[in-house]
Amino acid sequence: MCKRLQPPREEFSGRKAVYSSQIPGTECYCPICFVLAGEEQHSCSPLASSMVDSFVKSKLRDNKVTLFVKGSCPYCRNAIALLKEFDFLPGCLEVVDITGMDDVQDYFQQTTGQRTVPRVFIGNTCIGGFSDLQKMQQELPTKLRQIGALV
Ligand SMILES: N[C@@H](CCC(=O)N[C@@H](CS)C(=O)NCC(=O)O)C(=O)O
Repeated sequence: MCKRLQPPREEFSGRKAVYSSQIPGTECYCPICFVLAGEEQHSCSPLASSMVDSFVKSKLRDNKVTLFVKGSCPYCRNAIALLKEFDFLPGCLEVVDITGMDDVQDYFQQTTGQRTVPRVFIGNTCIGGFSDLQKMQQELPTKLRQIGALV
């Protein structure tokens, strides 16, 4: 996702895809409804919550580890560093930047009990945040091999 084109919070809530800092020709999409930045109106306004659900689920897969992060978050950097110690198969580790996407964090509050980042998913299951990942460090190699995420 192009962080430069992340809309300010108010604009994002209103689903206005107008970006003051837009650079002509740069492709950047709303991560929820995938409208191209620069289009007048997002299509996700009435469907926001189901679109958030689809967005999150589209990132999850049985044999994959998915981290939802924010660029400024030290816990996220630690979680990425911890996981990068493993030899993942191509496409089996994904870091999704949700900076500025409050509705995705609200969704995580409802579905995982917490809205903090990182939100770490092993397969389709949220195991929590960085501290939870750290706690399961011993069992992690077996777990990652079990789901088929490692080389
Ligand atoms: N115990 C959590 C702490 C995570 C945390 O506090 N993350 C901060 C960002 S560094 C956060 O999500 N704050 C709320 C927010 O950004 O909305 C973990 O280990 O993952």
